[in-house]
Amino acid sequence: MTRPLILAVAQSGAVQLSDSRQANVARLCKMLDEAADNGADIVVFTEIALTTFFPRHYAEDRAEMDEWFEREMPNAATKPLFDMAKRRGVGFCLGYGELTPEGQHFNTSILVDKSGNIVGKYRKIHLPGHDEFDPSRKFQHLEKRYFLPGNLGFPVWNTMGGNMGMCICNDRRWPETFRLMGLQGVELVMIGYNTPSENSQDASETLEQRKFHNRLSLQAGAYQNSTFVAASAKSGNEDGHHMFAESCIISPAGEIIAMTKGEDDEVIVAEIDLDDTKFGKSTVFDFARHRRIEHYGPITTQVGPRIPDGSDNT
Ligand code: ING
Repeated sequence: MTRPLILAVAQSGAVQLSDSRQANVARLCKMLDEAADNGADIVVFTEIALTTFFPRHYAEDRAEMDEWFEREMPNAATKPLFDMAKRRGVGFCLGYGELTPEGQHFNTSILVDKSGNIVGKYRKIHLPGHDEFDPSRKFQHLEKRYFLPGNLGFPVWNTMGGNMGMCICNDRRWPETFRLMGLQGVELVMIGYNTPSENSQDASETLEQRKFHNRLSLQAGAYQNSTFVAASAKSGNEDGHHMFAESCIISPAGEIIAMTKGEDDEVIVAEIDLDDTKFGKSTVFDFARHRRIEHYGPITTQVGPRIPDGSDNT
């Protein structure tokens, strides 16, 4: 038995502060059309796909940043994307800033099925950066200022022929993210990322090191949970701030099977078989047979490290 799926990743090139949502959604529609022309079942868009990466900009009054958030989804700006996806019979994953009716702000991703229904929502749990202006940094990364930590856990949905999950950007650096979805049998993890090419606190870190850490995080997550991973970058130069690309599709064996070549809007497509996740899940990563949870307690009871003081060198 096989479960073929044609998977597309739609990488977004730079979105400038001055770009309108309408113009940006038109770019996303163009990529969805291209993916659909290539037979795609699902298209993975990036994190904060509708606007520039606004957490790099400081505002004393946080309410000033509400203009970068969506109060409902779909809405007037995104309706063309939902309509086109439904017309083309394509599902998609989309990242954006969510402002709830209760006034809460999240870095959110939704999963939309081929009928245009929102079947899943994820809110970014691991928020990097800081919450106050930090003059010591070369540039700001204020996700802790503008977003609350996600409150929906790491759900997995059985939809569009498989077990699908989502996470967002910094989440991919934390193995707990993938493992919690692995414990729900995830077969495809869809991720968007907006990752600066420089380290705002360490000028010595090279672009190649940062790209390596991206690939390492994605490939490890895929391999250690025997799942496909599809990761979509926002890349290029946004108002003088560069973010790297390397959007990619990764196999359950942890191998990169497709990667973008440039830093602009670019679609990559791979024909995959979700049944290729089964071998790893039934052998080396047969969680039920191999995991020893009686030893894992500190992972959920301890936040930071407890360093041994050397007195107990038995
Ligand atoms: N961006 C970056 C990311 O996790 C970062 C922030 C970069 C953190 C490099 C640590 C190291 O890819 C977002 N939006 O999370």
